[in-house]
Amino acid sequence: MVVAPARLKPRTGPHQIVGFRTGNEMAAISAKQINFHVMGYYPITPSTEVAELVDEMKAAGEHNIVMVPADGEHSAAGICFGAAAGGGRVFNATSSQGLLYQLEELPVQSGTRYPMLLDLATRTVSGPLDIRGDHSDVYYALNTGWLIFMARDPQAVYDLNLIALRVAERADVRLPAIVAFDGFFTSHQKRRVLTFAEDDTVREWLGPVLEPVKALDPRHPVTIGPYMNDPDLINNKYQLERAMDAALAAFPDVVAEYEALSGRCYPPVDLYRMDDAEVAVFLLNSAAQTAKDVVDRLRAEGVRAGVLSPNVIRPFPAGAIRDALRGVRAVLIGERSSSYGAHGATLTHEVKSALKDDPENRTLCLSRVYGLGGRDFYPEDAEEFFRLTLQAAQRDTVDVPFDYYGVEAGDPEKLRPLGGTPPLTREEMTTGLVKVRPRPDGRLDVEAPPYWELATKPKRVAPGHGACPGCGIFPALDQFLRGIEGDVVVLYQTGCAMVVSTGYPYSSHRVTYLHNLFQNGAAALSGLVEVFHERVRRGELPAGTDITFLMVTGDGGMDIGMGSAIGAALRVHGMIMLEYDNQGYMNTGSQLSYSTPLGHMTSTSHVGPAELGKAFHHKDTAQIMAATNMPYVFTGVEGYPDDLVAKAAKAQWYAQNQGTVYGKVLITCPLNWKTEERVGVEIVQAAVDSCFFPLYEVERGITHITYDPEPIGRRVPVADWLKLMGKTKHLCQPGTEATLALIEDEVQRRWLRLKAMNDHPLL
Ligand SMILES: Cc1ncc(C[n+]2csc(CCOP(=O)(O)OP(=O)(O)O)c2C)c(N)n1
Ligand code: SF4
Ligand SMILES: [Mg+2]
Repeated sequence: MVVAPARLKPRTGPHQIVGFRTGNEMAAISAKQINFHVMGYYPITPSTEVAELVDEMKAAGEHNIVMVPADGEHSAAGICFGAAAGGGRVFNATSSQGLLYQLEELPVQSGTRYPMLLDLATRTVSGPLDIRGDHSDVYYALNTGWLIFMARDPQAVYDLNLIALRVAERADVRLPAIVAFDGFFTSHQKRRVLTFAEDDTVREWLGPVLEPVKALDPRHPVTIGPYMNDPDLINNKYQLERAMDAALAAFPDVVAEYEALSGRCYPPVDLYRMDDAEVAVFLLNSAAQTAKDVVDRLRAEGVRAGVLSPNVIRPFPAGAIRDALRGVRAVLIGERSSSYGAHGATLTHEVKSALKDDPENRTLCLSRVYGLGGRDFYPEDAEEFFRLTLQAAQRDTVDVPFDYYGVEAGDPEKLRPLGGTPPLTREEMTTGLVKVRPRPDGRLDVEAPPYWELATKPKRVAPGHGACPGCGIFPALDQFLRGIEGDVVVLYQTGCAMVVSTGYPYSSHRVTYLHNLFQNGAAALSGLVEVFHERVRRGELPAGTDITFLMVTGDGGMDIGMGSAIGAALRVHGMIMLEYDNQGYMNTGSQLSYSTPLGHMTSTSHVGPAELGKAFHHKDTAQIMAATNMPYVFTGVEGYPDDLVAKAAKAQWYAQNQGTVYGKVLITCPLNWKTEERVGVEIVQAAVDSCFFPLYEVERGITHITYDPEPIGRRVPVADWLKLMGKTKHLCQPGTEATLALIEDEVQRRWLRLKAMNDHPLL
């Protein structure tokens, strides 16, 4: 390629250092240099690393950003709004579902005119779930009133973060800004980059934070976000529209200032060899870089080709695009998103409408949706795009104005059942080995054979899933399912258990399996339960059909999905919710969850001079769920199979006869607990014997401890458990006594309370 996307060598100006970094790293470095007041965040691939790196730098004492791990993106965006309303400089990073889950908050932020910065590592929107990169998420933000900048490489992520904030905070703009870069292509690929050597250079460039109408001045009380009907609301939106205009007008000046400072220039539209271009492609972000290489090749063959790629899409630089296409005979607008049924994705229509405003313009437009789900875009693909434009230019007509590019005919082979393990029969699964009987005192008696006898029952999850060696999820799940008779339908919330057991076209599940969004499994399963009973009642399903409905969730799923789970319990749907607690968000790379205990090290609760692991105590999910007054709540671990089987049998009976059941099962995660695979059972045993994770049940409101280590002399200090894991070893070192004491006190406080509840049926 002849011309670099942005000049990397500053001629003058402050000292810059050369690095080799990813887009996520550049996002984190810019955040650290800006020294935001607050970062409210929630992890989601591929943007998670941004918060992880900012937290790592925090632990090392490199900045003062207050890191607030939210319970979901909706809350993360709420945290950001509140912090911005307090006059803070605020940062967030997300992707895909994370953006959609907070979408509702975005117009609130822009409608109240509080600037902030949101970095978006773009990713395909579910469903089906796909973690790779396209632009379907950022397209949802187009109508939210946020400024949207497009960063095509890691350098642009850094630069546009600084530019975006300057534009966003201008007194005549005051709008929040998204900087969007391609998930994985940019978020994870390293490039040669420059960053300012001194943080002060960045802070001086931004200047002091804009003093907005803020919520922290009691002498000047203000009402933020009043109820507003017509005729005022339209005025509010009109002002927002004017702010967009102001941002577009200010952009060239801000960019010119930044060029003087850094040597790198970001005009509203990046034009590559467009001066005399006859054919062109319009592409966003990394794909545009690929197309530039192809332009050089075509130019060598005498084809006057060019690429245009906007650095900003909100406000949409219609004028610059119109000017750039003035002499172009055909342009192909390629988009990594669709607007189903609209005969072209959104920017296709915006480009077309920009051209329509020029009566002289004769450019032919082709629109192609490409690269969905992270499908790669190679030089050959750019070549094909140019071939289509050349064909249109030669014929002076467009044969197929809109189409998908890169769609393949399905493989008929895949339509045939793949074989593997056959479906389970009801007879196989109805063994009569486990019996449940109600007792006169209202509790249940369970009669079960020794655990080894239950081994004759086929497994409901087939071998061959992709869990890490030593992972406790499936052994624990298998033990639990052995206590359940008959047919089971499972719903998995997003998490390791889901990710490692399905991958189109394969599945490890021998029973019917359903996946819904990370946070909404309980709601979906309650719908399924209700339609099941109604269809049986209407005679649409055979009388006597019986199914046990089981939701499997991680501990993280019970942070973001807590509302949905509590809702299902309060509505008393007959189903079991089973949480496997591995004390963190493990499939996204071990970030803290609210079930992560105090002081534990995760990738968002680092250990360093300025931070000692997670800053607050673990969530007592079982007690929260018990407070819904559901008929049965229990805890369990893999190391006590008889206990877990008995609890499973009770869970099934209560789900079928009385309502919702909740179970929390502690399982080992050797990968992220940093332990050897073979010591998993020893660790959960120590968690139980230290009374960190007591085994108990709350049956129709009455608490019973089902295993008490104290009378049998097995109680061990909490440190005996913590020293077994790499993630907590630091808590057993000199200098961390205070944190260890806090953990011990909290464990003891909760244990004594549980014992009191065990001893007093009215508690
Ligand atoms: C709205 C939304 N936010 C974030 C994510 C990303 N995400 C998927 S699974 C997961 C963590 C799951 O943690 P947990 O439930 O504890 O299961 P584990 O991975 O530990 O098995 C996260 C953060 C998502 N899919 N959707
Ligand atoms: S990361 Fe942990 S929980 Fe996930 S599959 Fe691996 S061991 Fe199991
Ligand atoms: Mg987890």
